Amino acid sequence: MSRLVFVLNGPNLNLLGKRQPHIYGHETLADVEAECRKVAASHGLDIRFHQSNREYEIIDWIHEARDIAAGIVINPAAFTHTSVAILDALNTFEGPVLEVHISNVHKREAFRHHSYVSLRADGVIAGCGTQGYLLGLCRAAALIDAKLAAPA
Ligand code: DHK
Repeated sequence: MSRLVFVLNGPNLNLLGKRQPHIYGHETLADVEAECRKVAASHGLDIRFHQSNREYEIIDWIHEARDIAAGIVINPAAFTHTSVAILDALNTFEGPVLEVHISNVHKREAFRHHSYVSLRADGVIAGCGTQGYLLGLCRAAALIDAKLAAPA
């Protein structure tokens, strides 16, 4: 079984570091990717790291993950609260799915309190800043390891 994890990022996260830093922090997405690569390597995971402002591209990456990846860490950003299509795509994926939000969405506007993706996610991390991605990767590694160790 592969030890590849897709780390997927939704709309506006390309502006991380510049966009509302009081909410999302000063780190850029490139900084997050570099940290993810270090943590993934320490768990023996490979990662593919992607960001898109287009819903269909995220869906296409989830479809690609079905064939080659053992897990998905996803920050769907605003699509969290709107996208049945991303939920449907995640429901076709068999490995662990970890949902990450940089901010604590539950402390924010009511429309951010509902997540379609949570109906599929095996775990949800919110409000831990960009460290949430690293926590998501650690959890993905543990779930992948448990699956590999389970008797067939
Ligand atoms: C990022 C966004 O862009 C928002 O639309 C979500 C999420 C929250 C985050 O905290 O990472 O509501």
